Amino acid sequence: MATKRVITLVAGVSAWACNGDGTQPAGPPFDLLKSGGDAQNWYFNNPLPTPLSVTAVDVSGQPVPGVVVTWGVTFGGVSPVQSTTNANGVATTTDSLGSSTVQTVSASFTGLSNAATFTEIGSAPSTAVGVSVSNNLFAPRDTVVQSGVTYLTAPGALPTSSPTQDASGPPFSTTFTTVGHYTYHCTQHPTLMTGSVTVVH
Ligand SMILES: [Cu+2]
Repeated sequence: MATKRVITLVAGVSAWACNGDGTQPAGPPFDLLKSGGDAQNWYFNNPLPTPLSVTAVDVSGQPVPGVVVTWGVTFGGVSPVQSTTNANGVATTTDSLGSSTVQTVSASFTGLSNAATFTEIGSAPSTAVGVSVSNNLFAPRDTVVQSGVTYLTAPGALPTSSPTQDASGPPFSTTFTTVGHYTYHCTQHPTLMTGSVTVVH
């Protein structure tokens, strides 16, 4: 009989805790859950490709809008330093890595006891990248290179920044000076034989 009473009590608590269907307003913020951008590998002194985001939830797990989240870093920087959770309870920031290998970013709000912590890994970008052609594919297909560094491709590549190469020509080299993402393709296989260069600081 005692066992049966305990089960009834647990079921009651569970029904109360599942009050996350949006029909009831959320209670005060209770916790921050990481919802994007953790554990990225990127390059020193560059913004991470994926923004960091957290979801503020109340004690029943329902998202809480309007919570001011403060972001803290040990290396590099975040922009903005504070952001407010939206209608879905989500706040974001962009983290730029410093020059340390392991970097952490914390997210918290006033009254939160345990901040959410993101861990990101930084490394130095390649200072030279070469691409070869094998079986009608560029290898490697996608590359990352530091700006101001020479980038060399095999014959047939057609970088969008300098469309002067054909398949019979000599290897093509260029120096990217502007940070960004560049794609190129083979003039004979323009849809299947493609490559990209991501240029970082
Ligand atoms: Cu080709």
